Amino acid sequence: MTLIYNLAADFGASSGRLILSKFDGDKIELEEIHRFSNDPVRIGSRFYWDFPRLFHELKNGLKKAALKGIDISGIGIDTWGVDYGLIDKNGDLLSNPIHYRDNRTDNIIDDIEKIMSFEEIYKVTGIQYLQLNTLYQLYADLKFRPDILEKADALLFMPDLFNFYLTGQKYNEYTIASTSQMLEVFSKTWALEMLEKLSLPTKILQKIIMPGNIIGKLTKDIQEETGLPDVPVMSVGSHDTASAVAATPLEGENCAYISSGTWSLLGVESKEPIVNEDSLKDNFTNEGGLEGRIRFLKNINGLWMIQQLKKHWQEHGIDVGYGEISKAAAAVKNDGFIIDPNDKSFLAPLNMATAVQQYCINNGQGEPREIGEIARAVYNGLAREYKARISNLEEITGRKINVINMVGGGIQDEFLCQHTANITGKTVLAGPIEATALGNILAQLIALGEINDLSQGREIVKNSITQKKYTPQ
Ligand code: ADP
Ligand code: LRH
Repeated sequence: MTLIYNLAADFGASSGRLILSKFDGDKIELEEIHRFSNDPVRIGSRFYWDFPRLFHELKNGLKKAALKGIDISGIGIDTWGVDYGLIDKNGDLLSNPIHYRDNRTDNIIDDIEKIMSFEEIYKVTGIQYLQLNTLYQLYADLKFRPDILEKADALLFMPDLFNFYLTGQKYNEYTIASTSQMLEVFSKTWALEMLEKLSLPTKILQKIIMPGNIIGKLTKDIQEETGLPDVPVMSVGSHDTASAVAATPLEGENCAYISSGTWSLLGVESKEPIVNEDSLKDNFTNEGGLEGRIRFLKNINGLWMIQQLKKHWQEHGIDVGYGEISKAAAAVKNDGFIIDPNDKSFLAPLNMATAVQQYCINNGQGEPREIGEIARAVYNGLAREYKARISNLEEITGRKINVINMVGGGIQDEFLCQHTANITGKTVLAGPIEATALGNILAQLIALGEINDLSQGREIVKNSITQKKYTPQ
């Protein structure tokens, strides 16, 4: 068979990367051709995406791909969920997109509750409460910068925004739109009635495009600048977690997944949305996946805490890497420190080490002082949270979970994988690391007719990687 080459651009919080894939009909090989840091910037009191810089890096990656001189069949873009850019009728970006860790949504739920209860919103959207959801961000725009919203002609989620400036085509891709809390969960269409009730503009919403279609071809300008020909940009699971779950080799209903990176996304795949009193009580979400599958999951604040600890220590002259932090945490004598990862104080603290120490002191545990102790408090908190949420999942779905498939960059942390197995008492199957890029590529290969469907895609993932098994000890 002829070899098929595709490009996946994945904008994660720990880094952005462009990955070139080679498909030979049986397996997919990945080659990372460009990696760059993704640094949001605080200006005044606002916390922004550095969109121009990231678009620059995207083009740098495309230039590197062009230099390879191979025939590229498609490009797919994914980013984290919920964030968006607003553009005017000329296609100009009205402001640098604001990052979801910005504090403008801090009390927005109270404003919204006066008009519609969370329960009502949940029944329509099936989406968990997180103050960072697009719905709350957009409401904050209405409250704090209505002038920008008035000028807006289109709301484009971050992958849509990259796609627009690559192709000139405006769409809202379904999986990323599903994170907004603005879609009706069952019909997969905009929740217009709810949005109108909240006085949010609906004319800025675009046509929804499902993963697995062609968005458009690279514009002439982009072709000239990058040296690539008129390659199609494809709609993929443009929410990074949708792509990660797509490439998770789940073996049936008794498997749960943890997509482990900046966040831990823990859940199961479901054919239908699950929206009932229990899912509401436990704040589980119904996000969209490939082939109309539902990602029934929960967001758990994840390795963001370890990223921020590493940054803090490095800024203070202690040059520790992820591997060393993980080993130090595994080796501590006092392993009793534990935090609640979902505590508000860990969402965007100025100093993560102090936030962890303060939490432990406030909760009568004393003060973790060494690197290993502080990190261990985080790992213990994560593993305890995984155990509790798996048990919620079992109750809500009636499934018995035997295996946890862990995927994403976080599985390079062997202590985290083993600790997860030990504390949950479940077998952990770790792999793939680059699940998001693989899922992005799978959607493209399905669209190109090279792979029949997601089940075949997951078989191909299994052929392409080695999974590591962690048994509870
Ligand atoms: P995202 O897509 O959210 O940017 P990734 O899936 O790339 O995140 O995962 C990044 C995380 O993986 C880091 O925050 C770090 O905790 C973990 N990690 C990466 N490399 C290693 C390593 N060598 N050892 C242990 N952990 C690692
Ligand atoms: C993970 C992720 C997660 C979202 C969060 C904002 O990268 O996309 O699924 O909820 O970022």
